[in-house]
Amino acid sequence: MVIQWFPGHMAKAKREVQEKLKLVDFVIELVDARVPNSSQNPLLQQLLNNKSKMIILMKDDLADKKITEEWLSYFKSQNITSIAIDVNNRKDIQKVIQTAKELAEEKMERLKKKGIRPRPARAMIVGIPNVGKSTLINRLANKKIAKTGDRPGVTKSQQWIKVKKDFELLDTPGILWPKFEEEITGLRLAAIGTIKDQLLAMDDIAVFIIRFLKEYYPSILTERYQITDNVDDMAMVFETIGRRRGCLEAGGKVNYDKTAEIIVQDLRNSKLGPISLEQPNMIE
Ligand SMILES: Nc1nc2c(ncn2[C@@H]2O[C@H](COP(=O)(O)OP(=O)(O)OP(=O)(O)O)[C@@H](O)[C@H]2O)c(=O)[nH]1
Ligand SMILES: [Mg+2]
Repeated sequence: MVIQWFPGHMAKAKREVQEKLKLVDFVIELVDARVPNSSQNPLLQQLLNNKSKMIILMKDDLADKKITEEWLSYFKSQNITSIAIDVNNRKDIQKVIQTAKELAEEKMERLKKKGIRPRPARAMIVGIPNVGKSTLINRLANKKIAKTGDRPGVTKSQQWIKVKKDFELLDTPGILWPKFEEEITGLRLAAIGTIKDQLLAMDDIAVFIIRFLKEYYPSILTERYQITDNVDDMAMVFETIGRRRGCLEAGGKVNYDKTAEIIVQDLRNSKLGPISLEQPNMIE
């Protein structure tokens, strides 16, 4: 599901997340491993109000492992606990449980010092649309969790999932919008398919991808698209790709829109191999 964010949506989402946050001891923030900074929510840090958080870089199977390592070091340097996972890998799910368990234990230690009787620590998952929130909740619950309907005005009973004996997880995630004040952020999020295609022109996204590949993954341009020279001539690049992939109009002219679509779909369907579209040194 892709949500287009309007100010009203944002205010409502923020309120909902704020309400749920009151119930938990720590937060598990999901970001996309291919764009770990652009897929964070700009407000979450304020909303957290001193609660601890861990970041999970989701879809690591689609990201460039070397760059993921750089991100994990980057978050460590910011004193933020982070791990990278492929939600379909059992070992990675164990890693989530282990890391969350450590946060839960810290919290319980603090309660104990205050003389409060220990209880299971509680957590919630927060993240932007399509980042993998529901899938991770189902994996942690080890089953499909029934989705509770959204009934405004009715006090919803919160369901908690026991994750082993280690902690309890709220069964509904908090959805927050990504940051897209800056054009480049919007392009990254559009490239991976997080924000509505209509918000940005397909050819702008495709040009962004080609330029990015040229700079960071030139071998993909040669191997996948057989482009060896004139990489700066975008018209030539589109010509070559369009012709090879049969995006032709009557008369044999290359259809640029179709070509752009193919480039974007190749990236989204990971036909280009693991790629990261953002690196820590790109943060201003
Ligand atoms: N390759 C890969 N795909 C993943 C991973 N995690 C989630 N996905 C896929 O990402 C898509 C979105 O997953 P969801 O769990 O529906 O995401 P969500 O955050 O709940 O999305 P909304 O409910 O729309 O906010 C699905 O197609 C998942 O299969 C992962 O680690 N690797
Ligand atoms: Mg979901």
